[in-house]
Amino acid sequence: MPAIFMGRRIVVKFGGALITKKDEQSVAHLQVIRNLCSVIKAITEEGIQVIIVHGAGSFGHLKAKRWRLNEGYLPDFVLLDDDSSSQQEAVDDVRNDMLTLNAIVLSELKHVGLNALSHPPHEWASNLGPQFLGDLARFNSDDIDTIHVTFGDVVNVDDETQFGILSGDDIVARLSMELPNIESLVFAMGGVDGLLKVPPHLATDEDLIEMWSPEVSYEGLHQTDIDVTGGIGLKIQRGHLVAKSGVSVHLINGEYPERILNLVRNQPWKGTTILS
Ligand code: IP8
Repeated sequence: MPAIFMGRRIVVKFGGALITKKDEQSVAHLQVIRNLCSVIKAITEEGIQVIIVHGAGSFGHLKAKRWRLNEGYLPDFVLLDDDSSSQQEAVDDVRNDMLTLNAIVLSELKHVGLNALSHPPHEWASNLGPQFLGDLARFNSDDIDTIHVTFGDVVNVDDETQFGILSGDDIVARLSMELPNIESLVFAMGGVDGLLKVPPHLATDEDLIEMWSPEVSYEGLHQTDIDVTGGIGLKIQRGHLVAKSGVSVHLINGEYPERILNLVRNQPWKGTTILS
C-alpha cells in the first residue's frame, strides 16, 4: 500500500488552448510550456506536490472532430482526403499525437529537474465523463520530486460506441476529489485572466469575475467548430463539483504562471475562484 501523503498537494490542468496553437494541427506553444514547468518546479520547491493533467488543443481536437470520434464508432462514416483512412486509424493517430504532446510536456519537466511519470489514459482508463473507470491509486505517491502527468485522450468504451473522448477536465475532477489531501485545483487557461462577464475580445480588467458561484452569469468562448469536449462550460461544471467537495478551485491565465505561484504562497494573484 502506498504511504499516505501528508503534505500539500495540488492538481494543475494545462489547458489545450494554452499549450498549443488551437487551429494549427499539432503545433505546441513551447515557451508557454517551458514557463509553466519552471513555475511547477518553484511550487515543488515550496514543498507542494503537483499533479499535472494537460488538454489536447490542436494535437487532439482537430482530427477527433473531423473523424467524429466523440460520437464513438460510426460503421458507415467515411472521410476522404485525410491522412487517416478510417475512424479506427484516426483513434490510433490521435492517441499518438497526444503522446507526442505529452512527450513535450515531460521533456520540459525533466529540463527543469523534475522526474515526470506519464499515465496515458488509453492504457488505464475506460468509459467517459466524470464516472470513467480507472484506478487513480497510480497517481498517489509521496515523492514530491515525481510529477505524475496525464491528459485528455481517446479511451475505450464498454458499449457499442467502442471508444470516445475522455476530457482532461473529467480527470482533474476525479483526481481532486478522490486523492487524499488535494488542497487546490488550478485550471491554467490561455488568453483570458479567468472567467469573464463579457466575451473575451470585449473584456477589460473590470470584467473579470473574481468569485464565481452558480448565480453569477459569465461569457466564454466555446469553439464548437474545433472542440470535441465541453470548453469553458465543462470546466465550470467540473470545477463546481470539486469546490463542493471542499477543494479550492481557481481559473488562472497560464501565460502568467507566476500567478499560480502567488496563489499557493497566499500572496495576491489574479484570476477566478469557483465557490461551492
Ligand atoms: O482538451 C480532449 O481533452 P481536453 C482529448 O482536456 C482529445 O478536453 C483527444 C481531444
